[in-house]
Amino acid sequence: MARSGKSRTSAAEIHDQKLVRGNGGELHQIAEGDGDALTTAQGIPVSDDQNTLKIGERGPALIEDFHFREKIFHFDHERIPERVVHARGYGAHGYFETYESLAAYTRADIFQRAGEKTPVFVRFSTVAGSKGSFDLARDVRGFAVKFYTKEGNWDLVGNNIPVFFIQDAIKFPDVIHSVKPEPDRAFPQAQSAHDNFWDFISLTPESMHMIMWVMSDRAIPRSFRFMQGFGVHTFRLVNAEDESTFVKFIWKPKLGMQSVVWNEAVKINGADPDFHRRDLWSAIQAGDFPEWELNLQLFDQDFADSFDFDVLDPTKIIPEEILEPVPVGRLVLDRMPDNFFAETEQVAFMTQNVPPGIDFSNDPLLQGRNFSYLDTQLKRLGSPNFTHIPINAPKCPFHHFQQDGHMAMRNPVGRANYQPNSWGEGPRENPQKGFATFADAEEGQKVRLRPESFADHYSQARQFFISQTAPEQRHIVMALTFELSKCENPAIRERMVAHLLNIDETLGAAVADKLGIKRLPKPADAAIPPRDDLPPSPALSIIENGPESFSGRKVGVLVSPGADAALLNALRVAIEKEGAVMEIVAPRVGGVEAADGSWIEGRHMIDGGPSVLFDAVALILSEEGAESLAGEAAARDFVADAFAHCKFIGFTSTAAPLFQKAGIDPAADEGFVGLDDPKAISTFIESCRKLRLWAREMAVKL
Ligand code: HDE
Repeated sequence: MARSGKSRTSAAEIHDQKLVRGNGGELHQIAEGDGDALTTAQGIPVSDDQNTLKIGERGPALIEDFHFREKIFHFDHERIPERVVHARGYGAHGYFETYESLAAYTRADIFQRAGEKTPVFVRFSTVAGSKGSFDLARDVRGFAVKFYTKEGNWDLVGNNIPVFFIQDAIKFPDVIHSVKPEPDRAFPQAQSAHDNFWDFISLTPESMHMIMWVMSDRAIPRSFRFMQGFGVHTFRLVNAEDESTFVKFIWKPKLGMQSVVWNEAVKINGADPDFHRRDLWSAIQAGDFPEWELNLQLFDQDFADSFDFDVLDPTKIIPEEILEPVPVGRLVLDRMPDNFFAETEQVAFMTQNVPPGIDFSNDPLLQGRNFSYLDTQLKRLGSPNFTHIPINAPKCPFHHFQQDGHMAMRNPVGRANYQPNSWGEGPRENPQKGFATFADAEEGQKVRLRPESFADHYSQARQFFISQTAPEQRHIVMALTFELSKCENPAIRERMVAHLLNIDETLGAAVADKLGIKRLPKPADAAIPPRDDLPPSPALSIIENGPESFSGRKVGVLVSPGADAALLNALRVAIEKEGAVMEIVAPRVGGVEAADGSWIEGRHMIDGGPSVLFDAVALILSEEGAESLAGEAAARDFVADAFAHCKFIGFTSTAAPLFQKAGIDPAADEGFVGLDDPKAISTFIESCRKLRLWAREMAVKL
């Protein structure tokens, strides 16, 4: 209710009458119970938050206006430096539940008791793009987990890819500089498809295994919920008897893995740049809590000595077929942060955060990271007291003598701020319970040398490639072709093809052909000859390991006025029974009137709900509705894209005019499921469990 607001109404009257002044100076009544008195950060009540202090109504502003000065000052300082890598991310709270005691392997408190629940915060991210970039960049995804254990915070700062570009941390600035926007022109954003990146990569053979992964579908995941996660490095577990076991950490999503296709990714970035955020947010808000199982690959020195590659080399995996991962607990994400900045932006992950019972290996990348992460937190959060920020503080008791510094929230009380002291005050070190580094024997000369055992750069890249299904191999060829086509310098393209020939001849030849390279270069010189005897590892394929379920996925149903409401309802019931979600796309977001006179609410209007946002689609249209939609480009794209992206399409035969105008034949393949008979709904759901009809791909030539 607006009242004619004259500045003559006194502040006291405004307060007493529970009024609030709008931007134009007008007064509005506020609801009962609303509005504690607005104050400055110093707690001083504010009388007017709409007008700066001036001399006269039209006069100059006064510097004496401390409320204005404080408000603008604070606003001007709202940003902190974004992460130099992994700037764009999204986090959630949850818990980790231990299945069985792992006391035989580790004394880490988190693994001692079956059923123990430990609070966690997880942040997923892309690597290259800045904070405001889009979600579906072709990129590695960060998968960083902070466990608030009873013996301090353990951060498992991993990725969705189990290997890395480089073998030594000293090369990190180089690989990151090369992928970031080129420094003279400041583009491209969040993309590896440019000369600098491929220039660096083509000069860095150790990155070839990683390149296979980032050119595969792993780099364009459908959802954070459908990705694996990896600790990458070899770590150690240390038990109460000080015995060490090597370990690799692997997260496996309960809903199975799934990726999108590149043409789809490009369109999603336009239709919904926050696609991955929204997906996690919506799932958690709907109570569909995503879950992963933590798996361990445990091994001893004998295994390490007998393995084909060096377990300290972060460009190598240990195939699951050689060393079976053992599930040891589950991670459930069940709560979004209250505030993005306070939690997701300020969370500070550090590889060096390990509790007693978990320790490092000599992986040179891990050793370098252990230096970098502390350093970066000081830069970003601006104070050595970043552990005072609630998201970073341990949830177990902690006691130390660190004090003062910028923004100190907690200082030790009492007289003694050192130890040993004879005042009987303060904490003491504890040789029994405290973190003790595994006492591995080390000796050697101080050298800058890459071990010989890190020299094979191609064999596992080849193993990855031959472990992929035919569509997945095609995607790798297409991704490499796309990326290298964006390089202006032909020499870079040829250098890359020379490496690909060492990985797999058919791969190198296919990419060369698609790039129009007439004469194949000779294969790159390899430090040691690539092996071709490593068998395929089926665990490396996404498609081979499909979930056989449509749970957690989404169907977009295009409706028109006169649609069959009973069919729509039956479809919704079946989709929800599968654990999936149905969203209605209508000509207008307000919805449409069904044939039986009932009202169908829309969730998206057709331009705002393209089929790239869904895992499968259905068309429930009246004949006139289909005729009318056939005249709309957005509706034709809806169908044509769903077809091109190999999605399953349910339809009523009345949709024929739309198919026809979109140039699509619903008899083309078994990806189309007629829904005129509601009994066919179960066939549609069964098809959807396959997620995509890859057999169609050759026909649509994506
Ligand atoms: Fe990171 N990395 N990294 N990294 N990394 C950072 O720390 C670094 C590496 C990873 O959601 C930074 O807080 C070096 C591998 C994730 O907040 C920085 C090296 C893996 C995140 C840093 C690596 C990762 C980061 C930037 C080479 C997978 C985001 C901001 C030796 C196992 C965590 C920050 C979050 C973030 C350094 C390589 C994962 C600069 C020097 C390998 C998931 O400290």
